[in-house]
Amino acid sequence: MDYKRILTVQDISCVGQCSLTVALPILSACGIETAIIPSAVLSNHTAFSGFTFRDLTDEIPVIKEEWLRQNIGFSAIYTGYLGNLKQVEYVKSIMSECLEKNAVKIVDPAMADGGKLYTGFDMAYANEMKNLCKEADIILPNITETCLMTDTEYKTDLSKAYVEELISKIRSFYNGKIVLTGVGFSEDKTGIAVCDQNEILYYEHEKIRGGCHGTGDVYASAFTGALISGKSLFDSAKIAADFTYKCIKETEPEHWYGVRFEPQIKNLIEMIK
Ligand code: PXL
Repeated sequence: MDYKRILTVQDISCVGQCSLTVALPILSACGIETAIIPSAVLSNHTAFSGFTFRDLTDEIPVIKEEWLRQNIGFSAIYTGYLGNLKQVEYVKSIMSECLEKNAVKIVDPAMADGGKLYTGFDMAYANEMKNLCKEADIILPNITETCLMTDTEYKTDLSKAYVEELISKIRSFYNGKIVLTGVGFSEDKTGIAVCDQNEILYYEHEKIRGGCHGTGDVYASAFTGALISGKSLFDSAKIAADFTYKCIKETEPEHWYGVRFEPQIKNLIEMIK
């Protein structure tokens, strides 16, 4: 049977177009049954001037045990922003206990951007994320996250030699597929570097303006939706890049806190047909 049920584990930021409020609509639009574990509930994401945070770490093993009792399993897992080290450990146990044979494991090590860790994270968390990546089939780090996981100096002026160095450093701890995001070789370009085995394929497109919050979550969700819908690794990475580009184009600069992906959902559905 080709029916896929995916599990995504991320926080709910009630306002802010990131994590579950992005992943759930995008994966559903791709026609995929999506189960969730909310890892925390925040009033809004952490780039706002303040936020409330209700940690749900202790719920994760409780939910897992109930699923095991009922024999509920998943054909794919996609993880994004997780709140703390313990959650990363719990996600690893879900990967080993709740997934069907040959389930695809997609990890977006969402923890940093623009050369900096997000508020609340430290290097111990970055190291634990690196360990979670080791368990994955596909990882989707941006340049900052890659630098943190490989102890490399963060640069904004990218060259192919630098990107190849980053990918070869990832290869020292991880053998799966890599979709490196935010890879552009001139000021007005951004894109992706996709590495299945050794070969690196690039896809560049126009960069609309400097960083839009939540872009990584829109990208990872669209990528996952396309991949689980049966597209190849490179096509999924390209569809997600085109979709994210269109979404950012929809987003007025004043809408600083997120990406307006909603008006573009119909185009994503067309792209994955
Ligand atoms: O993946 C972005 C993200 C998700 N969730 C929360 C965040 C952020 C980025 O800052 O704060 C709570």
